[in-house]
Amino acid sequence: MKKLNLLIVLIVMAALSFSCKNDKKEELKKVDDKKSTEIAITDAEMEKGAAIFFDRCAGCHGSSRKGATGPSLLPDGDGKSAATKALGVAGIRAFIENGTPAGMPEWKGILPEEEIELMTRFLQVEPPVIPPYGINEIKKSWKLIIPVADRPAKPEHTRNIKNFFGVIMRDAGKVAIIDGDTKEKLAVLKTGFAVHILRTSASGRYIYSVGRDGRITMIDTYSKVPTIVAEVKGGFDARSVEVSKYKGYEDKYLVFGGYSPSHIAILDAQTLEPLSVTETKGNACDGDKEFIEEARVASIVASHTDPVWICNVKETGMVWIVDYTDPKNPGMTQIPSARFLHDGGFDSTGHYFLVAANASNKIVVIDVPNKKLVKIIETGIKPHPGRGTNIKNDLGNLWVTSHLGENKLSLIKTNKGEGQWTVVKEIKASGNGGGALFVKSHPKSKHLWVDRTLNPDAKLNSAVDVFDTNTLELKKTLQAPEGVDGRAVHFEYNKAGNEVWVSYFMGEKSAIVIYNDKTLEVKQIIQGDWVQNPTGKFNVYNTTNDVY
Ligand code: DHE
Repeated sequence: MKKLNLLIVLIVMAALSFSCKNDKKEELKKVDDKKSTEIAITDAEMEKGAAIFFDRCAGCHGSSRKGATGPSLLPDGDGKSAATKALGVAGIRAFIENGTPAGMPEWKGILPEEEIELMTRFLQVEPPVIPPYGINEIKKSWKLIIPVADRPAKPEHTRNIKNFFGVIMRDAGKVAIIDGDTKEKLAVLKTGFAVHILRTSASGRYIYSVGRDGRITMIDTYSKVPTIVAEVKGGFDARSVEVSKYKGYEDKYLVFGGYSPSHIAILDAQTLEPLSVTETKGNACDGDKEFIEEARVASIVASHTDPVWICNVKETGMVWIVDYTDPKNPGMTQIPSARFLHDGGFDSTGHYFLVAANASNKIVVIDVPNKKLVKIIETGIKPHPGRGTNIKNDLGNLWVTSHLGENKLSLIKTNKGEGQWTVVKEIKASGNGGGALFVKSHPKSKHLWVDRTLNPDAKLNSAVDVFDTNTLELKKTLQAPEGVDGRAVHFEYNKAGNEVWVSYFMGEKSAIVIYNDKTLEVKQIIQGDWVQNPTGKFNVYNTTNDVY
């Protein structure tokens, strides 16, 4: 599987011309480290190193290796982080193999030895130059596969589209569409490399995916079998996409958030024709207002109360409220908040948006209609909520985040009254350590689910914890069922709010396990050769209406 991944990455990288053209002039690139040891790297190794870096490292160290949540990795340093040439082969190897207490994972045992060895050299030479990619390049990549006029005017089937699930098969570069009523697989569609998230159009008709290769794929659920109707590449690297949801703008526009290049692209949501691109580089929100070139767009949500998207620019810590009423000249309001904005979601009213500034250990609260910062709340080490989840009990209406860096769930009161916008309760999952990525509940449920995907203990990362939302006591730890292995990740409820779907990936026996939310018994296990490392799952109704 790892080899397959690498192959896919290499193909993608070749297509991106991600390699440094200047380097190609020489067959061998020679670099001297401080100890004057000569290091040689071939063009082929540069390409392979770039592919490994893009797949494994760019998420934290930035596509241009200039640093992001992780430090920069430049041969001569950048004044803040060590020069990789000074670290030398042994120093770089020590970091790769052992990780760091700051959160870098240990790659020994995950990356094969020859890849570790290659990275110790690759990281000592100048990074490959990232070619420009703006609206013209996006336009060139645009493929309208089925024009609007040739699509069905109404569904060609009688299935309940609102209970369809889009499920990401990350390593296969595919998205499966599953009928949530019958649990039948309706289609497994080739999308992009390592699809990250899915979003549904405001009508629920279309499902859009975005991959780490920046490709957006548009799937029509009205056709007899769900079908890809358009594709476009919004950038080289991305994590998010969202649609216009405000009344009168349903299914009209789509926004793409670029990690590389760092930009916001607006597209026609019916065809994926690009309409405008706005770069997000700019001054950081705090301190000396450092100018940041690689200011990546992390989470994006669409307001239901206004014609705006909330786009979170990670490195600058600026929350951009993007008014899409004139999509070729979008209105942009930037709200300074806290650095390293990552993932977040709405409170139960949809009026406030809460986002993790993960490496700052904070949650930022934004009043969306009034385009204002409400509060910055210290929670714990590396909050990671996904979109978070909303529960209600005697303490009030609570929005919940898990943490990557410690074993803690923070419950923030969102309704008016004493304690609003403070952590009114903290609870612990089972065992020790962090590693939680996602939490989930449902307005009709009395359960709060949490995973521990990145905890190093296999017993914890393969299990999920379920809490009672009233007592906040841990009710049950659910181990991977017989015949299923790997790490448990991400939850999604069905439309009725009585089933929870959990993915198992990174093991030998991938699966989607469906639990009865009331009894916490396994209801069904979806497996098969098409179920390959499933990650995110998105129910059409819940995603369209932000039910979480
Ligand atoms: Fe994610 C959401 C970025 C690693 C699975 N991930 C997000 C979002 C961002 C993000 C910005 C919010 C999107 C939104 O709501 O608009 N994720 C990143 C990274 O930069 C990071 C740390 C490293 C990387 O290189 O990608 C990363 N993410 C992972 C994983 O390792 C996961 C578990 C599997 C994978 O795809 O590689 C993973 N991320 C997810 C999922 C969501 C997500 C399933 C959607 C959660 C939701 O319910 O909305």
